[in-house]
Amino acid sequence: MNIPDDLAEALRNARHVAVLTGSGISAESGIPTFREAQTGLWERYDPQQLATPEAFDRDPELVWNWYTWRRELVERAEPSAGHLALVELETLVPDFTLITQNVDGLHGRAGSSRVLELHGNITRTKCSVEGVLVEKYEEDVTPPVCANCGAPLRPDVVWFGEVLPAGVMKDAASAARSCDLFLSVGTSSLVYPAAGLPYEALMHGATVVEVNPDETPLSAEAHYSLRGKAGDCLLALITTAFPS
Ligand code: BV8
Repeated sequence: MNIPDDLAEALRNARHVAVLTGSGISAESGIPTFREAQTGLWERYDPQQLATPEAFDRDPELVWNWYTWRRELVERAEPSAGHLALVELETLVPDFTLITQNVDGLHGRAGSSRVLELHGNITRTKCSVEGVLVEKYEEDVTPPVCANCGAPLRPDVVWFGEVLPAGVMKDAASAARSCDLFLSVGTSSLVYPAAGLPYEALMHGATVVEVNPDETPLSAEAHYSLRGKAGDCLLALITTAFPS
């Protein structure tokens, strides 16, 4: 992977680096990306249709079982080279903000100290009515119910049509506006408001870099597009910018 000299210099001189990751960075951990065909039992379902309050209201058992399957995938997965490269990058730049659309918690497990989880975290469960997190629950019924009010429990993730956690999105937007280099890694750049963050960075004069084997709507606007896997590209970028 050839890293342009001026990109390496921009990273070396960056005061504040912001990174937005999508499911592509977890693909190398063996977790299917959000839009690629699902496997087995789930291949006939469209994630975009399942990750909605309407689907949960219509068939809470199906949606709960889908998240149980995904949670088990996540529990068996290990952070990828891309996750670990971002842990290293955080130590090499003065100010670093990691923003993720992923709900798999792998950045935290890799060792990233502060992760802005825009869409929640699949390993957390909450009451679907009270919104309170629930650590322990009986799985005698599917989905389990809240011991306090009897409502079905649900994963603590943001579904389509639901608003993002206000504080997290505010911090992410502020980082996009104040960073001088923005990396968009492993995302199809389709889902808003997350997908709007690199454009915020562009509007505020940051250098924007896309890391993705494929083109996305961001490609035409980004200053650089590294066409490859997150692990390979991030490692090449860091070792070129910060030769040990
Ligand atoms: C909102 C959590 C305000 C759940 C997710 C109509 C009604 C309501 C809302 C809307 C509407 N029309 C539009 C909207 C807004 C909507 C939206 O943006 N829709 C899109 C599809 C048009 N957004 C919302 O609803 C958001 N809320 O706007 O609230 C509101 C409220 C009411 C009414 C209006 C507005 C909430 C969005 C959050 C949804 N939840 N996840 C769960 O996971 O189950 S989003 C889900 O898709 C993922 O979490 C991820 O964040 C997101 C994007 O997926 P990606 O991560 O990009 O993954 P994808 O598979 O798409 O791409 C992977 C990429 O990786 C590919 O490009 C591939 O090439 C690349 N890749 C593959 N391998 C590698 C790699 N890259 C690097 N290395 C590799 N090895």
